[in-house]
Amino acid sequence: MTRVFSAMQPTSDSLQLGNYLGALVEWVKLQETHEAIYSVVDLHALTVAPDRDVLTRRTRVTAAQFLAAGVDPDRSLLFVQSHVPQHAELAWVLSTFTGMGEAGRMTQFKDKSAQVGESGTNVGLFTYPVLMAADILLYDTNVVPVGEDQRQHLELSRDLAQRLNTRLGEGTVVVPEPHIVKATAKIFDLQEPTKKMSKSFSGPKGLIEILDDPKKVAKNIKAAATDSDTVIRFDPEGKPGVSNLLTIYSAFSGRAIDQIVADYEGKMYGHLKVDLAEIVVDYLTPIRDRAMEWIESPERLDEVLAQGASKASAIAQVTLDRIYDRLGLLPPL
Ligand code: AQP
Repeated sequence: MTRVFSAMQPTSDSLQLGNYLGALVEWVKLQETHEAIYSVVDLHALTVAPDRDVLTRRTRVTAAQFLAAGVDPDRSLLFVQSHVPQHAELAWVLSTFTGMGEAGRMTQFKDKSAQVGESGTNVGLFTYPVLMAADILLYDTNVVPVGEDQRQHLELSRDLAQRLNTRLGEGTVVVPEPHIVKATAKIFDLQEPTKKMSKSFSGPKGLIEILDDPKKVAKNIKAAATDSDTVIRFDPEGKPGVSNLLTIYSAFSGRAIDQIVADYEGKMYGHLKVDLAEIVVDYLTPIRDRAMEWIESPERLDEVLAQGASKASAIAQVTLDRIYDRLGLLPPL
């Protein structure tokens, strides 16, 4: 059976709608047909220097949202990255295969380091995509469901996999394929609809958060930036705000964008926003309720994560042993 791996960082008290539509929805679907492994990548989150208690809380809250969205621990492995030390070990090896120039070309590093400024930028932010490649390659991953913003990092993972196979021999690692669903690959900030919606970088009014109060979700949708025109039409270049709302509407209602546009012919933006707010709130409410149940039972949650880590670690060690052997690292007695 082909294997799927994907992960998210615990960088916020709630996932945002882009995380859900761009990736998590696919995680849930793919576990039906693939061997699925999903992770809360807390080591990655260290790159933004979170407070101790905040990181611990967000790690559980992120896992709770995966489960609430439908990741089934009886089908999929779910674990916390720092519980499987092989991730950091393989990242070191991969860093010795990565050119400075190719790491420096990563646009997410450029964007994030520009946002935090030179004094806030750290080496971990720079080597982030190398750790991400380790996350993926450790599990002989065939398919990686992610949003558009991760495409370049995925390309680096593929390049590194091919490089390992060339230098250490075919079959050292599996070369992963991205799984990016075009329609929902990039959900935009509600206030700045030419920028992607982001846990850390969107302002409170630009976000739809999975765990947010329904009133705030509705308020943000109703206050979404549109344009001075009045026609409801899908035109991402010319009408990014309205097009983003139509994308979200289509994803949650299951109806084609053309049908939605036809239904709203002659109507105002306000009508579309009021209806969309209701659709999104109705959809998210049960997910939010289930996430709260997991958050209120941390022992149960930690047990799921412990079982996932133990199984993930066993798989990861086989890959790491193979790579260490082919590198010629002297095995311990
Ligand atoms: N706006 C988006 N539209 C579609 N997909 C998105 N993803 C993120 N934003 C959008 C996808 O969600 C997953 C989250 O991965 P991550 O937690 O490692 O961080 P990220 O990609 O950098 O996402 P954020 O929300 O912007 O987090 P922060 O603020 O921590 O950097 C990935 O599959 C991503 O593609």
